[in-house]
Amino acid sequence: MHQLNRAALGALPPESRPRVDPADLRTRIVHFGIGAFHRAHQALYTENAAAHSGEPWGTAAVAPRSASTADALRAQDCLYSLTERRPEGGVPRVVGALTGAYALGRDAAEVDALLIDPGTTVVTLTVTEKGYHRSPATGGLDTTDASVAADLATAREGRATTVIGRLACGLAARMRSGAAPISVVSCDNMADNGAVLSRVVRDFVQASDLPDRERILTAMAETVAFPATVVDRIVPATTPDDLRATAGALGVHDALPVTGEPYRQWVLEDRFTAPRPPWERDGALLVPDVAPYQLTKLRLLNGAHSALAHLGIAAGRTTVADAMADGWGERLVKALCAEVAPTLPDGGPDPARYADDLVARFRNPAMRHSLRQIASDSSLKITERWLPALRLLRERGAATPVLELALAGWVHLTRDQDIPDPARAALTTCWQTGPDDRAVVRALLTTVGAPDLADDSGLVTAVVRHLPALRAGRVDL
Ligand code: CS2
Repeated sequence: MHQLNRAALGALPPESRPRVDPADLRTRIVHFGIGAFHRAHQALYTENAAAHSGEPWGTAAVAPRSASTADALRAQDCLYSLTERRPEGGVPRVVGALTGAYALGRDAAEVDALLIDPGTTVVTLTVTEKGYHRSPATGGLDTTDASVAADLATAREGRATTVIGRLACGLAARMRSGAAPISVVSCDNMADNGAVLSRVVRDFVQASDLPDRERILTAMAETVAFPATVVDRIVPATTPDDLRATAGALGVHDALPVTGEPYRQWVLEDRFTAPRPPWERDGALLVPDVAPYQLTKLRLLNGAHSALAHLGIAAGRTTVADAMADGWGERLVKALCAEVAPTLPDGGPDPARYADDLVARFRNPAMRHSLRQIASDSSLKITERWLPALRLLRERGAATPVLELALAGWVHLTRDQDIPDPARAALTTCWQTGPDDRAVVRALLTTVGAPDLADDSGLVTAVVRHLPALRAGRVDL
């Protein structure tokens, strides 16, 4: 079977061809994080925006760690296919949005050149929570992190290996060479993600050995915008079955297909300092304040996902749809949304309707979204999804039974060494605190930057009370 590439496009069924001719596009966006989510979300909005407007917006995607995805993309002229998983089936369509694929370390010179190029006016990122290297105590850049410290010490030589280091050094070089305005857009699931990104980039410049750092920070304040955004689309990791099904439907081999639910949404804070694709032509919302949308999505969708993941794994389930098929799954989603809704600011979607939509999205039988994928990196996810709402509710004296159960699910799963987590070693150490579950729960909460919740003895008691049932594989809701 031939491989997907530009030469193969003409033979594809018309509904599977890109909406743009990739040869017409120019690189105007640099994206860090080449994973399935970007390919199923922002890349699609950009391709559609280019198709609607005739403007040649192309994206150069940068893989933060391994070069293999970048190389696999290059081998197929940066083309890949997306299949929308509808209960009645889905047809893969090739997306032509990408104009280049690079590996951060190996292709540093090319990435820097793109960041300096005045023709590049947008940078986007999907690097997950851990890509920001935040200190749990301050929320700013964790300068004690080994990879960050190494980048800081070599910033002058331009050898950064972290995304934040590379971005900060690239922006610094851009400021020195005329400071053409640019917007840098975090597309990761964090509250106030624009401010978070701005802070860690500025912290990097400030703590670096760059001799002109004060001048760079001043120029950045004038010309670099960090709009906040909310991205939404459920995109399970690609499986060998997806590869086979895509090849069967396209008649060519695509090494990097992605699948996603039909639903997608993108809400962006309307404060760009430089030209951007007209994403609103493809349904994106440009609003003055994304916070109501962001907190609704984080606390309801992502919060429910994490709760389903931890409790579902305890109950022996594999996917979100499996957990939803259990009696407690739907009850959990609705009860969590109802518990957390009073913490949401006005101006966002209606929480009850949002919860109903979530139930339908999570039940989609065409999706196989692994609970273990969602449970990965939870020490960083729950601090965005559960803990701020939990704090607010407990401060108000409100009952928090669903968040307590979810937290017990997390505590239970922190023993599982096979779930990836940047805090894995610290979490494991918490279990050596002793046979006393209360002490373990307190240590775990402290590790994720919540010593205040560790001191809440009512909360700790409630969490501990759920552990025996979870150990027996039962979710009591
Ligand atoms: C999920 C998200 O893996 C996870 O943690 O909760 O990736 C979720 O599917 C997306 O944010 C949906 O927009």
